[in-house]
Amino acid sequence: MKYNQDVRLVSLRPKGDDRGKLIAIEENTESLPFSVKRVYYIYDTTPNVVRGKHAHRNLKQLLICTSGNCTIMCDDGVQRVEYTLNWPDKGLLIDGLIWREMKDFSKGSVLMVLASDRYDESDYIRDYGVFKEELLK
Ligand code: T46
Repeated sequence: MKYNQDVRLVSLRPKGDDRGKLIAIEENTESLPFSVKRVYYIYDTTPNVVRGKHAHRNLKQLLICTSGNCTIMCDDGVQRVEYTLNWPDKGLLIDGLIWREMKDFSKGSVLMVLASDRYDESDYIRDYGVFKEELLK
């Protein structure tokens, strides 16, 4: 296939002491295997909304629910797997041509995303039929 396709849960190691916890994420490491060009976060989400519903051709992303919880459904064209992000030390790496939907956002949740590229609408596939066609290339 022309594109990468990989989804992986990663554990982020907190540095804890009696003051609380701190997580540091460095680029080009096992938990973040790319250089970060953009950070965005999703918050104040409308109840019961489903976001995403698209795939990316080349973008790599690390998703972390830094507060609250949400569910990420990932579809590689063969199977759909749901991942619950419910703690800041858990990340979901999504690389390439994966259809994704984000849902079940808890009240007050914040989904932070570290991305390998700047925003580029031409990298998006927002039509499921086109996504299936791209998988065959
Ligand atoms: C993804 C999931 C996890 C920008 O102007 N710059 C940006 O960096 C982003 C991400 C979005 N936008 C604009 C484009 C739309 O007008 O913000 C609006 C909402 O974006 P979108 O509908 O694509 O948001 P989601 O939550 O459906 O998807 C986002 C990311 O776009 C996507 O890359 O993988 O989160």
